[in-house]
Amino acid sequence: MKTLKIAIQKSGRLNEKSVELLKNCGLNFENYKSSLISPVSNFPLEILFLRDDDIPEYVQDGIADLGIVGENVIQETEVEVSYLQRLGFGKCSLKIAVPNNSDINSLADLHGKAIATTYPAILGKFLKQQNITSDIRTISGSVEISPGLGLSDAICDLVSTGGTLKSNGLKPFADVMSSEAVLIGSKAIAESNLVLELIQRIQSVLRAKETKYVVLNVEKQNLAAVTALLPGVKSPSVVPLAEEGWVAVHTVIPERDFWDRISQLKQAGAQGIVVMPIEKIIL
Ligand code: PRT
Ligand code: ZN
Repeated sequence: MKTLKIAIQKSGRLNEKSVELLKNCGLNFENYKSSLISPVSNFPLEILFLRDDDIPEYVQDGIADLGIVGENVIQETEVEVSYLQRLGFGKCSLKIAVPNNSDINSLADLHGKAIATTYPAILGKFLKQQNITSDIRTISGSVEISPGLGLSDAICDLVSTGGTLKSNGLKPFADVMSSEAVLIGSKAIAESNLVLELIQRIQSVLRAKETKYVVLNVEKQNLAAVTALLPGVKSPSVVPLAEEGWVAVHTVIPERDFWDRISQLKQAGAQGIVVMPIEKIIL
């Protein structure tokens, strides 16, 4: 059987989460910082550790079959790859920002102005769509200091918490794109059975992350009110308790509306609510 190759970031913001995701898929490998390649002992897969900027092209050219990388890097390198799965980590936005005291107030004000960025291709397309011609200055890092140095009127950079912009006296002013880590595949490999198996494992880990396992006790007379609040995978399991008139309800709750749901459950009569993380959900 052919051994697949997956490229992930060697070090940086996506490395730890990429390794964690693959390990949670049951893949057994060493995460040596010094090695470029690590074999997986229990799946026909090798892991290549690369700089994130190189990953899209390696996948496009078939040197790696799969890759985990930020959408921003894929779009900037303008490669032909298949998007196989959004991964829900490494979330950020590419934004245009200007100094707090800038007189640039609308996109049209960027006309003829200098914008520093490490994302000239994405920014160029965005400005073209808006019919704006600016002077895009491509720099390789520390974009946020360029207005202060008089090198540009605005910047276009990735933002997650917004702390870097704030501490450099900049304010975000337009969204160019939002991004997260994605699993990509070369056009040739995307349909292979091994790839499909890996995608299924990844999806079961992601699904589990989005949900919590909840066990609660409720008096039978309040059971209908409580179960009405629980979507569950199918329907909740209801188990009788030793104490007459009481039952335990087992179910899963989506992480995103978790706290709202819990307070509604308490109001409906749920008690002794125990919440547990889920490792995998296989449908
Ligand atoms: O060495 P290598 O080339 O592999 O890594 P790198 O230094 O180019 O990339 P790295 O590790 O910094 O980022 C990898 C990926 O993480 C990016 O391509 C994005 O997809 C994603 N990501 C998520 C981010 C951020 N959040 C982020 N905040 N990448 C960079 N930043 C930077 C941003 O450029 C700015 O300098 O963080 C600063 C802003 O952060 P806040 O929190 O202050 O807003
Ligand atoms: Zn990089």
